[in-house]
Amino acid sequence: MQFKWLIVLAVAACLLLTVEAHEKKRKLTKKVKKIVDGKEEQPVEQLDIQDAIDVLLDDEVALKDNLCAKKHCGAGKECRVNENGVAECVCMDHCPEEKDPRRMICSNQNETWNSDCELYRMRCLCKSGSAGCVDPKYDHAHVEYFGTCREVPQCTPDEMADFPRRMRDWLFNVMRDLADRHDLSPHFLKLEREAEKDNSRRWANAAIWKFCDLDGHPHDRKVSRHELFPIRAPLLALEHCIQPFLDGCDADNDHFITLQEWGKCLELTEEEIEDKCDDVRDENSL
Ligand SMILES: [Ca+2]
Ligand SMILES: [Ca+2]
Repeated sequence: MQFKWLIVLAVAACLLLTVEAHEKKRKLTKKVKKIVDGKEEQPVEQLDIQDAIDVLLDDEVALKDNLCAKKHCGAGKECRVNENGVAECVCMDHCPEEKDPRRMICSNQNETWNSDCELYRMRCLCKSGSAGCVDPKYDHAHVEYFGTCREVPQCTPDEMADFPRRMRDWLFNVMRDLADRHDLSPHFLKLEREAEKDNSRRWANAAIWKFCDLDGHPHDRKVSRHELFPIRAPLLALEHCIQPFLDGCDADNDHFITLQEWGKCLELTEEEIEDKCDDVRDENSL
């Protein structure tokens, strides 16, 4: 009889232990599970790991963005971070689709392109020896002027004789227009105000402003053919004398236009032309 009770007690103890173990297991499972939106259950540990991965991925994207944010790529190129974690400029995969005909350009090879991006992308592909290069001649392609290619009429001697005056007027009008739109730096604005008050300073100040404006990269007190681009490209299709005029400005034919050469070809005297570009830069960098 005593033995029978012992067996009953042993079975009861076993049952108790089993229930306790089951309860422990249930509690443990509850601890590591989380109800999302009241429906789906996902282990807590899994969520934490995924969150950590997301944070790391976000950081990596931010780091790549940051690396590329500091990198300036030329026309037709874009920045990408390579497998070594170095930001580099590569040829663009695609240029934005251009439907606006005003974005069309004429190249120095007298070909019309949908946009300057398309032309510079092709130049990049050819320079890097990529399979996308359709003709090696595009190695040296650049924008000649904005708009579709057209027949540029010859500049007659009479038109050429009148061109410096037209150019001076045009430069002053552009400077005045920028002043009205508050798009001039304080120093350039001072030149513009002086020109408004004193007619004799009108042309010289406009010429000095444009020279300093063009002499940007590098700022070496001379304007290269490349630096002339912002004045040549928009005007070439409209003013057929601009190219011979600019060619004539480089009197000593060294491929650079100095301030003195610029003043002379705009028919200004040496006394009128004063180098004020450093003043402009000092004030702009304040
Ligand atoms: Ca320069
Ligand atoms: Ca020169």
